[in-house]
Amino acid sequence: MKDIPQFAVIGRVNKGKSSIVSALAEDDAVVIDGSAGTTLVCQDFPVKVDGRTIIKLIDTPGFQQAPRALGWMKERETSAASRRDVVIDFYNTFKDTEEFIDECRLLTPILDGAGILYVVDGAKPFRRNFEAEMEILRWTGQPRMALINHIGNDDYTKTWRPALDQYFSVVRQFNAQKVRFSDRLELFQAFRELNEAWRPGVDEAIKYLNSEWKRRERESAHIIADMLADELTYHIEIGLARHEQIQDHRPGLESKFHDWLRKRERKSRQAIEQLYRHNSLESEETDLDKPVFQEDLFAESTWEMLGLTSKQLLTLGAITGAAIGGTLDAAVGGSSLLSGAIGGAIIGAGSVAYFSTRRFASIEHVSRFFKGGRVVRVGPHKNQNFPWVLLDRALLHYFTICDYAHSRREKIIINSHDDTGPAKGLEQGRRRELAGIFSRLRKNPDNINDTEKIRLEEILLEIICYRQYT
Ligand SMILES: Nc1nc2c(ncn2[C@@H]2O[C@H](COP(=O)(O)OP(=O)(O)OP(=O)(O)O)[C@@H](O)[C@H]2O)c(=O)[nH]1
Ligand SMILES: [Mg+2]
Repeated sequence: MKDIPQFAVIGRVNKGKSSIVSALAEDDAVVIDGSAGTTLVCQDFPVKVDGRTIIKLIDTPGFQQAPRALGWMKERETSAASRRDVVIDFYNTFKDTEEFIDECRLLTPILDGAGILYVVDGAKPFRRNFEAEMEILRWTGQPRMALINHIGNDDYTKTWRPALDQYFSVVRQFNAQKVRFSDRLELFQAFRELNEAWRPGVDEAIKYLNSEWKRRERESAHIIADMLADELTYHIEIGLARHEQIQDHRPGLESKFHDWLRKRERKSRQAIEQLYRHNSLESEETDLDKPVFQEDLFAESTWEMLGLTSKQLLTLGAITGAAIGGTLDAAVGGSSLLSGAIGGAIIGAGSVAYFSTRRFASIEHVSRFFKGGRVVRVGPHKNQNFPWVLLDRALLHYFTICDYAHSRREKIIINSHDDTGPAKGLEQGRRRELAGIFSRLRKNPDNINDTEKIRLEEILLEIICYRQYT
């Protein structure tokens, strides 16, 4: 353990120390709170990759009485060379007493060899009374870096900089609530500058982090591709006696179909959240719309927001040869499709295709007969926009989660009412290739083709890694 670089996160109470630990260690179990004095004892939080600790972070209680502590030390200091010993004296004198409890606790990991990450709140101006704690940290002689965090919108960085520069060899801006992978990596790179002896350990940690990130991206593409393939091919078979109509079972079937789609989507969401180590995330997202069968074709929905535009769908329909017009159901009929309030605004043959693409559910299909009845298949979901909406929802969720700082505790809202899903911005060739895969998967729901799924995974990986959309 001694070879693992260790950093104690130090600062005044309530300045975001625990938030920084939580974000860097990707640990959403770290206790963070708006009231001062939340962290009372030191606690280790390992940064782990594949079960192996690569860096150790130590959350500490905040300084409470730094000026008085420094006063005690100054009375005993004889020269710069004696300062670390004076801090050790201070620690030994008070560690088992009721005095300077927080100061002794936070000094424990530092005197044990940890590097110092000193956190200040850049949204409040620098004041002289911070000098005492910075001086104590300097006296310890440990390598140290300052992080300017902002708890609020004001920016007093200019007042902090000249002071911090005198006490810390590296000074960085750091937003504890907007920490992305690249920010973590940059910070770990800065750790290298603090102490020559830590370089090999930090370099190794950075190497592991990079490969872990790549692994997560690949795994995410796999999870999303699996989900898309399952959702696009899902179907139910139901046995109907000769006197029964599929309509008799409609409410039950609709719920079953919808529940399955929702659960499958939720399962992939959870897998992604776990992969990115969000274990207690509360999220809010508009539910996947209930598929409506047949005449409920014009049901209000979020579908027009996400996914592709009707024009893009039409283009793809022509390109992929998807029988859009052919999906018109006899029960509804072309004329009823074009009637109604919105019907009048639509012109030409394209309009039939447009409306038929809005249908959610597929139509019954007799798969076999048995004595006294028939087996009817419901699904797969035929709506042309369905795969694109699923894709958009999955990508919006993915991009939110992979960049979501573990220090944030509020419920996350994924906005699927927005019309800015990534699918519309995909390059046309890419869209066409995806449309082909979606269409082939749906045509063969009983036997998901592995080659299609692998290609889907590759495309998703490129979208995820390079955010290839406008
Ligand atoms: N807006 C914003 N709030 C933050 C940021 N960092 C911390 N906070 C909030 O500030 C409060 C204190 O954060 P903590 O991380 O618990 O601070 P601490 O320094 O560990 O506090 P103690 O353990 O009490 O000393 C919490 O309400 C955090 O949500 C930030 O970068 N931006
Ligand atoms: Mg804390």
